[in-house]
Amino acid sequence: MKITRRDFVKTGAVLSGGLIANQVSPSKIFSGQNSGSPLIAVSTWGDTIKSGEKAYEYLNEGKNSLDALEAGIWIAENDPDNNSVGYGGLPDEDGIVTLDASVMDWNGNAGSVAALEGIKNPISVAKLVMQKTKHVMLAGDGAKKFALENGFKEENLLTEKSRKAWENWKRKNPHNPNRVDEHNHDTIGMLAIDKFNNLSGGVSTSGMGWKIHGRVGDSPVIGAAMFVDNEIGGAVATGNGEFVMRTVGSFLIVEKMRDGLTPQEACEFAIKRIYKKAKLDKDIQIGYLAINKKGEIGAYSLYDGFTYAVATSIPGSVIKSDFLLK
Ligand code: SD4
Repeated sequence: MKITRRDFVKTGAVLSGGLIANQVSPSKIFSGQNSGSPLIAVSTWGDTIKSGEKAYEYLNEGKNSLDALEAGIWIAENDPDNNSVGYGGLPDEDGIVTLDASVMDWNGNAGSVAALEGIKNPISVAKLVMQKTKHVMLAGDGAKKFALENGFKEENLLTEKSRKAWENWKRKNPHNPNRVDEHNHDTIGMLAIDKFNNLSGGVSTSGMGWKIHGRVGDSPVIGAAMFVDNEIGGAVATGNGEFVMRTVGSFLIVEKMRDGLTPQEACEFAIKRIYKKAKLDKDIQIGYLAINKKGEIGAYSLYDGFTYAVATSIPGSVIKSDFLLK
């Protein structure tokens, strides 16, 4: 089914599951709006639409895709009501909020931070790791030291709401600390294309709620939750990071697009790979979102319920992904 302009204008509404995203081609739908690049930001989970719209605003002002997605992701990171990202994220089993994030630009440069504490905008620290160091990933205390040395300020990221949720969990699970919250799903993964036709990707998350202190998820692992190749396209992941890491999902999707698959076909391939290889516990959700250089989008998840946001020249849309286990 082709997504029409009318569908796109339904700002904020979750569209019906019948809309299959592989046929979305904003470059064609909105042809003539710019120099031929499909100015676009797509992001995991529908409620990140405000992030997408902010990123689009930047793209429309002529800023590059990396700066655009950083600005967009800030909105999710700063939102105390988003309990999977930045400030307000659910803590680990010790009640500490630890954050993972990564970025990758059109030149194949990458930066990430893992298990970062006390810094509200890990996406910007990841960007700085990429731009200022010879490394790709900084973790834990070292990542925090680097952030503080570079002007970030330390803040308490545990909101009252998240602290109460943690206390409640602890009361209910006093002897089984290794019970993570598999349903803590609002991680933002964003892909953006700018007027220079350059693609960047970024992910930011507080990871699974109640994880073991020190656990690092897929989000800062380049190729797992995010991968970009400016010749081909990019992919981002959300959901249970352990399964995404074991199959290096985003890299797999980009490589399948390189082989000629559409973004939709590539996302389906990667989800089916997980299903085939992994011993999945019931209810484990994983979703992939991909875009190619033409601005064609693909999305697919294991279970029902995965949504994503698309921000282009007209007000953004929230679209429901197709899924495997019907
Ligand atoms: C993680 N992938 O840390 C993240 C969590 C997530 O939507 O994406 N939730 O495993």
